[in-house]
Amino acid sequence: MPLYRRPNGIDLPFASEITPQEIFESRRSFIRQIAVGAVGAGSLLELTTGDAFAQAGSGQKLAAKANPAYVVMDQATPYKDAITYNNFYEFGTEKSDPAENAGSLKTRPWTIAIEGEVKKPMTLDIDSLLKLAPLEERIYRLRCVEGWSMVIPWIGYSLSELIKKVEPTGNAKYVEFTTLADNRQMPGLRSPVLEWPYVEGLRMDEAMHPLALLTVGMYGQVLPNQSGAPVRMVLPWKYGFKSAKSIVKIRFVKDQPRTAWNITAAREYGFYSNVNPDVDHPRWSQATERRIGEDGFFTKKRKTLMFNGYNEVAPLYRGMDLKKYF
Ligand SMILES: Nc1nc2c(c(=O)[nH]1)N[C@H]1C(S)=C(S)[C@@H](COP(=O)(O)O)O[C@H]1N2
Ligand SMILES: [Mo]
Repeated sequence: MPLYRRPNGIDLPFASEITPQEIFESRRSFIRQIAVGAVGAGSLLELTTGDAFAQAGSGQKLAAKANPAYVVMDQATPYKDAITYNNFYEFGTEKSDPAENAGSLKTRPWTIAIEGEVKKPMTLDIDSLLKLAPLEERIYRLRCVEGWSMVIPWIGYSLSELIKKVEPTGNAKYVEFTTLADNRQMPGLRSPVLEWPYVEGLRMDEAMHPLALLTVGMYGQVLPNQSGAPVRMVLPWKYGFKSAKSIVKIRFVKDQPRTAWNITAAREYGFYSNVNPDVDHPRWSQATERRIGEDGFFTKKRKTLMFNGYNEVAPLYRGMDLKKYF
């Protein structure tokens, strides 16, 4: 029972249209499905579903006005899929780990430091951040480098709104995002799978592009912990790992930042990481993708689109060899 069904992309709902009842219904059907699929799993089963919905359930409603400029034709991913199939390595490397383990993340109080090459550095608490610009609902595709994708109604505003407030200096050529790394809250940090904290970055013009969404909610609620609460980036034309979750610092810098996945495997994960069906990952093709929520044995894979279909970003990369700057 998907919460959002918009085959034509024209009927634009407001976030407030999602009622607690629908969330409740979705929870019930999810538990039913799990129960059918995992008879006998007993207490483990209870833990899993309980935790996943503890995050989601604690999420208060968040009002936002749908922005008709940012809508895709594709049907949105069912909410239950979006919050139980996640990459958030700070909580473990299995897709189900974030939903199971992110309950320990404390998202209030939370501050985000904006610093570096700016005239007005500032430290904002999450409430000030929420009020910095009008919240919009935007429905974006998000394509993971692993070959799956989702369509999610996010809530936030363009990162450019925040950037304008801090007034970057002429030396600000890149933006670096640092995310929380706290051993007490994040069991995944025990694993050396990545260098912690998880750091990501953008070139300044990419960061200023209106598509770059500073994100605080999804499906009409504040972000569930496993989805990157209380604040994350969403960069729909780039592979998902560029969209850093649970950000604590945004730093404006002169030189290209070192980024988590690039440090780990530079040959596989470039700094740009724009979605590009013509540039394969060294170990797999990037030509097609599996849409989470619609996968079944007979479901055909979807063709991956250049820039994930967001052609308006093409001018940012004019003249660049995208095979070299992958
Ligand atoms: N801090 C942090 N941010 C992260 C990750 C992570 O492991 N840690 N994983 C990334 C990857 S690989 C993807 S595909 C997206 C997944 O976002 P989602 O769970 O909302 O779909 O988050 C990205 N942001
Ligand atoms: Mo990803």
